[in-house]
Amino acid sequence: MTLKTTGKVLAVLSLSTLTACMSTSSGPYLKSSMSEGVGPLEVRAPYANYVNYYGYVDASVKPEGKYKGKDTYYLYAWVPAAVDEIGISMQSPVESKPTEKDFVHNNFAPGMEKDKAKFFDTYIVFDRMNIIDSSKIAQGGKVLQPLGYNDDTRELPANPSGSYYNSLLRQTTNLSNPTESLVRGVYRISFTSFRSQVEGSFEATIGTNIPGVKIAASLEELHKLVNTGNL
Ligand SMILES: [Ca+2]
Repeated sequence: MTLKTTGKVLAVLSLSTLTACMSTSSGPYLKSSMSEGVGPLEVRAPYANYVNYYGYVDASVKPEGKYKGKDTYYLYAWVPAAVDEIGISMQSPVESKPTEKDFVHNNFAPGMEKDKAKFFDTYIVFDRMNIIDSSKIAQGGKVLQPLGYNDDTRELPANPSGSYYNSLLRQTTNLSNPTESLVRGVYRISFTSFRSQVEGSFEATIGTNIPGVKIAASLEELHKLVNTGNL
């Protein structure tokens, strides 16, 4: 009887330890291509660092380009050192409130999160630009290589209509191919939608294993963030 009870207590203890471990390893939806844990507990490992950008697109935000004929908007990221991998996700509408360390567009206001009426089906494209000198960000540049794109992922929550239309991609460096190596420099995230108009709140997240990545909606803003520390 005593032994049985002890057994039960142990089972409950190990279950709660397991639950604790699993909740610790959740965190951001965007995970790296590396895995942690063993066997059935194996899960994708998080990145060491995350940066978030909160924005809201309405008629006052003009598209900056076209991607396959669709109006497209840009975000720019400064990556201050070579990285092994970059993960990018975008979801709409925004789920949570921005914190102090997040980058927030002027159009984004508290209360826009979880808006069931205004959101869009995200599609992201990730390009490397030819800007590697941080002092020359404001001078502009051009896209050097397209690195990847994604339309839909099941790794992010479904949108309010229940569809898994949010986007996530992971790009790993290839040191033997200079065009695919993730060097220090400026990268561009283009976003558009192929199933709807781009209207509503969005949250873009970049995960890397280095600190100091910054995101802005223009190269001028990125220049200020990187070179003066504020906008
Ligand atoms: Ca999508």
